[in-house]
Amino acid sequence: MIAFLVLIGSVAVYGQDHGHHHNHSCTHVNNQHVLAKQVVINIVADMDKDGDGIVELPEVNAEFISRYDPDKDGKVPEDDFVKQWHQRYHDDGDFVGYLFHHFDKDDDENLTANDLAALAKTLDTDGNGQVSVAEFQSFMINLYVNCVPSKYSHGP
Ligand SMILES: [Ca+2]
Ligand SMILES: [Ca+2]
Ligand SMILES: [Ca+2]
Ligand SMILES: [Ca+2]
Repeated sequence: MIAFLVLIGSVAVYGQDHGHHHNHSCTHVNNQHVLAKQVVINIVADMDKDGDGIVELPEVNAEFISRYDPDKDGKVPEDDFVKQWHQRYHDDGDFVGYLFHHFDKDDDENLTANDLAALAKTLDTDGNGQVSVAEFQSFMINLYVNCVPSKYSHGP
């Protein structure tokens, strides 16, 4: 009986994730209790595919298209992003929505190659034209741990 009620509860929560209204919370919640630092390590491993310590734009573009853009139109809307990111890293949907708005640099509600190129510039803090794993990691840790407010987070 208790298991049945828990199941009903999780279906209700799952349903909310797929509505048109998304909540955003910068507090990291992971549904499998993976710690923020470990999630960031997993993300870095996915992005720096060849493991050379540099997160190259073509690597990130390839990862985005293969994992987040099933219809291959070059656009990743929030729903697709939240669903795939959650499946991959088990972060809670509200938190992934917060990430999405940090990544959507031009605010058109889709992640595209333009956003990734703009992000690469932001992340290259030493300005050497490359995003190192260290630069990438410190950006992600900032989002995951320091709860940088999203431009979309309103209210308390
Ligand atoms: Ca690389
Ligand atoms: Ca798409
Ligand atoms: Ca965009
Ligand atoms: Ca750099």
